[in-house]
Amino acid sequence: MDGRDLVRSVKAVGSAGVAQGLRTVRAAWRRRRTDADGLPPRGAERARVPGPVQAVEPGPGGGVVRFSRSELRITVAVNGAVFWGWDGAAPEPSYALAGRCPEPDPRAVLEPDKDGGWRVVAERVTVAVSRHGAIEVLTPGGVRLRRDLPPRWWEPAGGGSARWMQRSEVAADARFFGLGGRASGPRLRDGTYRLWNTDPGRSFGPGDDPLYLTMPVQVVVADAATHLVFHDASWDGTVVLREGQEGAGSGHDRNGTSELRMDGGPLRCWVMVGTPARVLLAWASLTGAAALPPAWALGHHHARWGFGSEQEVRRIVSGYLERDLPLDAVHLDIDHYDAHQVFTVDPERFPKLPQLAEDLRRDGIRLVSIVDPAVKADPGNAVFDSGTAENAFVRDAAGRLVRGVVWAGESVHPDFTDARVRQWWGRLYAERLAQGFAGFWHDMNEPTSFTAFGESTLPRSARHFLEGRGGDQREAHNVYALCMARAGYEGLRDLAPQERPFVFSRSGWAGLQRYGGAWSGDVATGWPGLRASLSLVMGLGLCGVPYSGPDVGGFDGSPSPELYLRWFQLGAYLPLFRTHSSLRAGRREPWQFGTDVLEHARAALVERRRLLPYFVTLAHLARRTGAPYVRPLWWAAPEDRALRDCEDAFLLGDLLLVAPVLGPGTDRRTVRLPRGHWYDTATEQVHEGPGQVLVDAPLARVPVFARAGAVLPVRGADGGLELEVWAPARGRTGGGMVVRDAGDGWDEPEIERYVARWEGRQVVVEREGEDGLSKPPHPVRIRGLGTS
Ligand code: NBV
Repeated sequence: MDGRDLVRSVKAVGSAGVAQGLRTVRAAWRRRRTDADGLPPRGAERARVPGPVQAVEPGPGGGVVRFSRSELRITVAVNGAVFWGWDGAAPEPSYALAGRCPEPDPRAVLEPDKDGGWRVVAERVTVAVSRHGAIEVLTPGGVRLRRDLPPRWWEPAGGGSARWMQRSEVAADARFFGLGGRASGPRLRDGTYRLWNTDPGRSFGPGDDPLYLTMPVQVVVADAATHLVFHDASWDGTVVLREGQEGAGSGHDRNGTSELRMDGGPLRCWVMVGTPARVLLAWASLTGAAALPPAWALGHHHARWGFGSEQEVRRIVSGYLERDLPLDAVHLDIDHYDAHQVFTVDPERFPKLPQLAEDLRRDGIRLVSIVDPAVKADPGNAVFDSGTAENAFVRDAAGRLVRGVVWAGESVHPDFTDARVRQWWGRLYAERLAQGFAGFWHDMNEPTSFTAFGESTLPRSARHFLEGRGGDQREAHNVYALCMARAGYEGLRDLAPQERPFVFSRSGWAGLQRYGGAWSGDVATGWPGLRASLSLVMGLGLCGVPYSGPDVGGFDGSPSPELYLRWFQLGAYLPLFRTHSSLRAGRREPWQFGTDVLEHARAALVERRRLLPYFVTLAHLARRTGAPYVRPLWWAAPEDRALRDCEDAFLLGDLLLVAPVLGPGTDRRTVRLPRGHWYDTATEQVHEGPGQVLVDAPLARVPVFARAGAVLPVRGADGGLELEVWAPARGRTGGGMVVRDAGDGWDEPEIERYVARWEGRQVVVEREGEDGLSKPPHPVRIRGLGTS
């Protein structure tokens, strides 16, 4: 937080602002002092490289290669993922892995390679280790995907965790994606990206980095194959990326490079190779299946910081109902807490919250609560008292509570890296459930603690339990929100075992999807913010977090009617579709922007509701396969280089392609189509990809294309399931899958598979079953017949 942000935050807390301002100044000094006392000075360092190879020891799935100054363990796991760790680093313990490390693949063997090196040959990948410790990842055909130079460590002479650096080369044609939620992607161009979850302290745009949710996951797409590399270390780090360049006939190719520097932690990584779908499947099998949102969470959400009272919430909800606008959830922000303290309710402004929740539920609308981790350090505050009794809060090296400053004033933070503390915290959600809340929105969990200058988070020396290993904020910081999500998710599973928990979080790390989704945080209102919000959703999806979305309309200020509408239209096709804004920002109800916007926003809402069965299907597919709902255009054609550079459109599942409008004054736009036949869903005109088309994008809608042959599950006018079928190209067949939720609990869903084919001049749709093909049990509507 800089001076300007401080002034803003001071204003935000109103009359108590001056006192809060002083607190943040004190907090900044305290933070410095704590670190000066609690962290050993770095002092002199010794540099180290692995040195020459000396011996090898084959083992299951690979083995250990010993160098004169380090040793390298390589294992290929049964899911095809490759692990390697230097200095004896093993896959466990890890915050990213879901449960135990997968078994080694017994068929992968370590064998001598040329020039005194060694290699592990597995079914889908070969890993070659040079005699000085460079590691190459090759396709089964022998094409090099990645070359990691021998790493370099800097060890403090007085002991302690070593800093390290890993430089890697990728193909000249490769493109980088991922690294968590980045505002300037999804394609990560040349630049420095920091790995340190950060609340920027103000609304962000494409130039801001890092943001709330970073992770050391890179997805690299090249002609030869796609690969995902994950460095399993949670310390502060930076990645410097430089895309390669092809020599274009005469000159030489220049490789792409990635240079990762970390302030500590193990040097170990996982690599997965294959098609994008295969890579994400392997990543999900390693880090865990995505939590399945309840169906209502795939509808429309309306939030606002500063509803201020129950009456105002009812007024907004009536606004939706009277205008017959679909609404599925309302989110209450910190202004409904009593004096900003989490797990309390302001008794004056929200006197009958359970009643409100019940009334809304009757109209099919759920209440979602914000949950901040900070607890006001005030004896008499029940959450503080019970946390104190549990010894739940983060302490410094001298054993004193680490006091930060958040909304409620001087506050302490639970140490979520301790299972005991997670359990205590999880039980606190009972109060929220009793108030009638059905979902949970985790905020301020980078963790953010205001300071007047320097970083707005806890001191680096703050101690953490780290599951018994012990350590400090330098290691715990990036996994703090992940552990908070786990606490909330597991607590809710215990408290309401019959329902699937709905949790989404601002911050997180690799594996967050096991507990819930994410949202983009305080995206700045403006066209660049709109673009950034799509970048975040795509980047997170490629890192294994499939459910996320932005604040529609942007967090601050007042969007123009056009910007609001375009954001709304984009949001309608993203997994989390939520309007939200700041206390000081203009309103975001669809009827605030004139009658035209209202009608077009209505169309977007109605279309979202119509597509609900498809979203439910995509949620189940994300859980089962790791494939995100929102996918880059290159998903099924990574070899198409033009698609790799295309960032203004996306695939929604396999069947739809959405081309949002991301700039002002547009009523037509170009869209790059992957190979295949695509129908413009508004005109039913068919276009053939690969290639670029120019289509209408009037204010009333954004261009959406359906793949020829698509069997799309939609909600019919009577609320029942219908199949919308887009005629296959002549001579071709099509199909689709429908996964039907059995309520919002844990019952296994029903999976239906359909095929579509031409029979003479007709398109026939049939259901595939164990006993062969049968007539679909749902109404079928064929589209695109006139133009195919
Ligand atoms: O709780 C208030 C806001 C919330 O509305 C927003 O969505 C979060 O990203 N919160 C941040 C804290 C303060 C932001 C200035």
